[in-house]
Amino acid sequence: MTETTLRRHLTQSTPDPNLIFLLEDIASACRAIANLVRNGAFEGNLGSADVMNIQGETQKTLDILANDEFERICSNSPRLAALVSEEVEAVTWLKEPKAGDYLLYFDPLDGSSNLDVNLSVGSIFAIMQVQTDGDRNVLHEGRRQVCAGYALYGPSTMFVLTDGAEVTGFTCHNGTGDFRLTHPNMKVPSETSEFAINTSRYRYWDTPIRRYVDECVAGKEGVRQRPFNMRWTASMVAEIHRILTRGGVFLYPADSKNRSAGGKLRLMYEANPMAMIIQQAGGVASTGYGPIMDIEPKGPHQRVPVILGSRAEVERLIEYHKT
Ligand code: AHM
Ligand code: MG
Repeated sequence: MTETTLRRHLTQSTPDPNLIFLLEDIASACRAIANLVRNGAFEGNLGSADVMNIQGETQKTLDILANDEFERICSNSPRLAALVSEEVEAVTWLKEPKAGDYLLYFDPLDGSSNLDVNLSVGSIFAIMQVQTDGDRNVLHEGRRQVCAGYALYGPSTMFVLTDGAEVTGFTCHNGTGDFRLTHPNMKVPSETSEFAINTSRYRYWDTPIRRYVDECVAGKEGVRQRPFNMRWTASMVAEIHRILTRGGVFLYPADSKNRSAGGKLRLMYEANPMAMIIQQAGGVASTGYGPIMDIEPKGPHQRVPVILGSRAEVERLIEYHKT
């Protein structure tokens, strides 16, 4: 059987060679980050770098190294105009923007609190395009994403990508280092009995979120009349990958503790790309009050409430937000 590598897939599915170069560069950065993560303990890279990022969070050494890999490898892409990274406050301009150039938004290492305990982490990215020569605005709504994806550094390293048509999953072969097509046309099952939320924040939640979780927890004896399961990995990438594989709903809502910041997760390089992936796979992505990808960003590091996953559950949550 002929293996379909990421390169072969991109050659067949992506008309613009410059977008292929960029996606291959992103995949190379993710492969390099997978090695950094795997060898972190040998190289003294686990633990904190004792530096605050612009989110006011203490950066891990690997957060910084992962950001360096994205910058080092992707900066060579001929039509990449700018980088927007979770770890860098300002937009990094690589060239004078021309119509058709690409803008890359990324979280180089998502879920980095999992590093010290050897659990899954990932990288997330989104790509948009400059529409007119000289336009230095990078604050576009998620509908304008041309591609989005993530790498999952778990028991195996995976690269999952959507170009606005299908969602396709590749697994890194441990011998050759190739990303090989293993998960064609990924779909989120529409019905599910699994939810993911950090329940330690229960006391801060708004009524619609409490109602939804209370009803799930009530199981067979409650209004849902069936048992629900709960998972929380503290890595959005791992969470979304599970939902793409067996369904479920992921929630990081705004609550009374984080509302002044807008929520927890960042719009441009966490919520928007995951929203695009989930919607292309048949799921729904909402703040509870409207589609995530309709939000007009006010800043590159803006935070938003996030509810995404199986259609029936997210639609139920949207209904609960109307009352
Ligand atoms: P990070 O990008 O700083 O790692 O933060 C994002 C992560 C998500 O992966 C995850 O869903 C969430 O933060 C976990 O938050 P909590 O610490 O409340 O469990
Ligand atoms: Mg993150």
